[in-house]
Amino acid sequence: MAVLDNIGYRALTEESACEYVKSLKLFLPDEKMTVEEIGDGNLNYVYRITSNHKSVIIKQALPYAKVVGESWPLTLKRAKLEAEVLKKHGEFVPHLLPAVLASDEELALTVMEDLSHLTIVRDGLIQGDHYPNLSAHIGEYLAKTLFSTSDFALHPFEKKKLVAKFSNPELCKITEDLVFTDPFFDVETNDFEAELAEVVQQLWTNDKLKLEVAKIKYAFLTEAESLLHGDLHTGSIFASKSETKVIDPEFGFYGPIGFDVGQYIAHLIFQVLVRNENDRIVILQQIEEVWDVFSQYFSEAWQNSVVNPFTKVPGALESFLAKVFKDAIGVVGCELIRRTIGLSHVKDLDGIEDSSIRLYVKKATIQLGSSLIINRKNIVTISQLLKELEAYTS
Ligand code: SR1
Ligand code: MG
Repeated sequence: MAVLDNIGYRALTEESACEYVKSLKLFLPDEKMTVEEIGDGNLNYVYRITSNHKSVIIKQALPYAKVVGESWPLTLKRAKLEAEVLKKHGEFVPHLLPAVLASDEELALTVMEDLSHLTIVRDGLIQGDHYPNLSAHIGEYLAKTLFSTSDFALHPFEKKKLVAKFSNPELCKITEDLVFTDPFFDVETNDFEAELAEVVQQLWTNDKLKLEVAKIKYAFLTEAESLLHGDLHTGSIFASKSETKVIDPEFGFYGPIGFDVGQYIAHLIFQVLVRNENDRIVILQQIEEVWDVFSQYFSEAWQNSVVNPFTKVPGALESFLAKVFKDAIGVVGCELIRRTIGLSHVKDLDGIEDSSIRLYVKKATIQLGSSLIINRKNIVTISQLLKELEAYTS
């Protein structure tokens, strides 16, 4: 049963999507327009509306998860929340986000700048494209959005107001279940090849691993550090060689900084594991770069912070960055595992046609994920992470 928490809600059709943007005066009344539904995500419909002089995107939430159907009801409030996260993050990095042209809470939709001249990074990486500025841009995006919405930048009243405003329990519950719980138990919605059953069984009976996952999940549940994107995988990023735009922050909420950092790194690691030796070098460099750029921008902002007197205490910055890094490594481990055996997969792995190679890589993601979760206290630099990856590449 769908959740209809907006009384005036109706799902758009291609025709009503055109009428809607005309009513916003984004197009002229008699302008000839074409429309196509281009959404390939798990949850929403995305319409691209084009005339011969402009184009826009309408993203509309459905009262259920598109990937599963009406049996998985999902709040429509997520559309407004996404528009609000785009606006808030846009205060700090407008050049790295799509412009929001309009949003409509009742219809649960956002009208945005069309980014069709860019490619979804996951698709581009799978076809071997290289985005030289990607990790520098994402490092900047992470540092500026996460620092600027934290207690290191905001008055405590303002920060707590934002924590309340960006409360997102329904979408957080999806992450709590799909990332941090279900893959570690024998749950019906898990999805993996029969040939992986033995490795998965070992995972489910590994109490040492489950204890560590419990700690990482608890941090996700309780640590309201910054306004996160909440779903920063390579399918949530558009790029070209020069430009980068982060989209889809509907899972945004106040959570631990390491979650966003770790998710991005995890999806680069999928590419490390599926590429041959020569082609993986650029991805390893991207992993190194995102952390370097993130910590550089974050450190600069920290030094200029006037809100929190403890930022001037020697060692405070290093200690906080070390915490973020450790949290991120734990998230990388959980994300590698959940995208391999959980409900929601990635094309990087499932698109490998040769089944023996696919299974080989999937065993590697499960084992690497487990090792990162268990050993995260000992992996304290990006070089140590890259060293750890070496053992899983052939
Ligand atoms: C039912 S939603 C499945 C996944 O898609 C989203 O992009 C999130 O990653 C979520 O976990
Ligand atoms: Mg998404």
